[in-house]
Amino acid sequence: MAPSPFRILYIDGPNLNVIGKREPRIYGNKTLEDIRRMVSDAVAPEGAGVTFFQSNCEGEIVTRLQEAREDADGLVINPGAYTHTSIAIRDALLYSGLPAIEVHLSNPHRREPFRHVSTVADVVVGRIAGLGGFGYVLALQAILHHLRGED
Ligand code: DHK
Repeated sequence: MAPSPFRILYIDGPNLNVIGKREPRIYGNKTLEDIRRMVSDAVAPEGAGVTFFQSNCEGEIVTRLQEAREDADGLVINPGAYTHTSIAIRDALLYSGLPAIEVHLSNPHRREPFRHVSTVADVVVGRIAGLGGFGYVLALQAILHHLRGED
């Protein structure tokens, strides 16, 4: 029997639904739909499956991470501003038991000091930041590489 394809879940936090219009100098001109299309195009030849979830609400992200324990093999997560504040998202990520790549469109370390902290940085496999939507495609490669044990 052929091995089942890896199920990758992308989670985006608050205000990522309005990128493209939101501070384009920082977050770029691509919409979240544009980026999802790039990821979907990249996943096709990989024989993996990808699903997407975005919420502006911390609790909804926590609930989706809890569910991911049952319906995903790996995560790509951009918690948005919750990156810098949310212990609940960190705890839910740990509960999921899943390997994750943390991704950011901008490079938070080139920005205000309050963005230099991440509550999930030490519980993810790796982090990609500052490369815009392309970072989301790189994150797909990174999580598949990890799941295939190619590290
Ligand atoms: C997205 C946000 O919404 C910010 O609050 C973070 C992150 C950075 C990003 O670059 O994708 O500070």
